Amino acid sequence: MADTKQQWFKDAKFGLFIHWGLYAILAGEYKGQKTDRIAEWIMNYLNIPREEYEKLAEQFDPVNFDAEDIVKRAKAWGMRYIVFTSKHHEGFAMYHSECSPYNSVDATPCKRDILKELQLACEKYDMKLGLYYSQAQDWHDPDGYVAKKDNSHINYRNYLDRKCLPQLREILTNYGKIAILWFDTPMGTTPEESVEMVKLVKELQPECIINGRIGNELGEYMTTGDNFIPRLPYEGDWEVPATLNDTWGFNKDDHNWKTPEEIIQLLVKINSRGGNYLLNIGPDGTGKVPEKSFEILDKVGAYVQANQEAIFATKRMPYEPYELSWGVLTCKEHRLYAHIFRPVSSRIQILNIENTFKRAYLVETGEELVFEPGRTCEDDAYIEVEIPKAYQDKAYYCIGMEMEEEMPVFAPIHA
Ligand code: JFZ
Repeated sequence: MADTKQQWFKDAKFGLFIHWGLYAILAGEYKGQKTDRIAEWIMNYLNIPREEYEKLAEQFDPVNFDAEDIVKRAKAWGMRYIVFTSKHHEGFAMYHSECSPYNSVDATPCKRDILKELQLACEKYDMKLGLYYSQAQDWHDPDGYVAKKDNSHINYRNYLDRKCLPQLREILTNYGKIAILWFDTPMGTTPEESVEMVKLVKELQPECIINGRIGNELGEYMTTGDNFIPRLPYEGDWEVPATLNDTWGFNKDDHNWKTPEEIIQLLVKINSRGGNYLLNIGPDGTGKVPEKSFEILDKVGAYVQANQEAIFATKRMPYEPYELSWGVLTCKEHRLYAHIFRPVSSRIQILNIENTFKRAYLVETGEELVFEPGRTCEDDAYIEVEIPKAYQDKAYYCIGMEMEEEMPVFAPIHA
């Protein structure tokens, strides 16, 4: 069973993914051709030659990138950790790398160590920092893997020794405490090669968590497919990486934004199943985060901050029903939480629950609510909680229920 052995991760529930690299300058279009795929893959999908693509570094001057503003906002949204793309498949390091001049200091006019700026902001505002690192795909290095292309000629051992392992050592040595090493697309990495990377991470920062995409079953938690919520919970620790629209890297033409309500429901559904939600923003070529991202996340953050106890440090629901007609259940020791996503006129009823309840209350205000335990004529136990008048036409609020027993006890649903 996947186990990070880090209580902070188990309790975190909500994190910020940041995808930012040279691809953001192209913003989904190259020489008049638009990509309809995830924009950070534009070099691959549009077959842009390495010699052309690398020239983008000469344009990298992110005058609008403000690490402190992003970290402060992430705190306000209730996020407990940030994962930043230190080097994505394009091969460009967003930090001052000694082993590859293809980086944000040596190859650009701005000479900025973006990762250092983010590290200092995270330390200033007490935010955990994780790093995404593409350990196999590298479309700039002749010995890096390139998805969907012939890789029979590459010498991955060379790539490991010349770039991958030295860069892992750099980012785990020069940028403070790293909470997660977020590997991605292991391609043909062998078990021995994955073990080498794991050993290096643990040698340099023993408490640094390794995600599921290191490959060869060596991750310390399950990373689901992008935007994928399992119908039933995984055992142990797991995380859903997800986008606000349909791309990780900035695409100027992608306006397919999810609503705040959709995001809140996804967050609570994932938490109800015991997982973390790692939600992405993609700054543009100037380092500016799309205003729409902020607009959505500010509304999501308002719900999260108002209902913190019903989200953070919650446990996996013992089993269905997590989702009921009016919303979703989360739980922790001695607490059951009903997240109301559709207006309820008079009362909510939770069936088949055998617990003894001590009180019911509005999580946001602490207002005590009238509740009544009972049994149906089929002798199924239930609890009913009355909805106060002021809330009977509302949605997106949460009811807390304190129980005598440690966790919710649901009777098996009748066959
Ligand atoms: C990978 C990257 O290729 C992509 O650019 C982005 O960084 C994303 C977070 O991760 O894409 C994947 C990798 C694995 C799966 C899906 C998308 N998967 O296992 O389903």
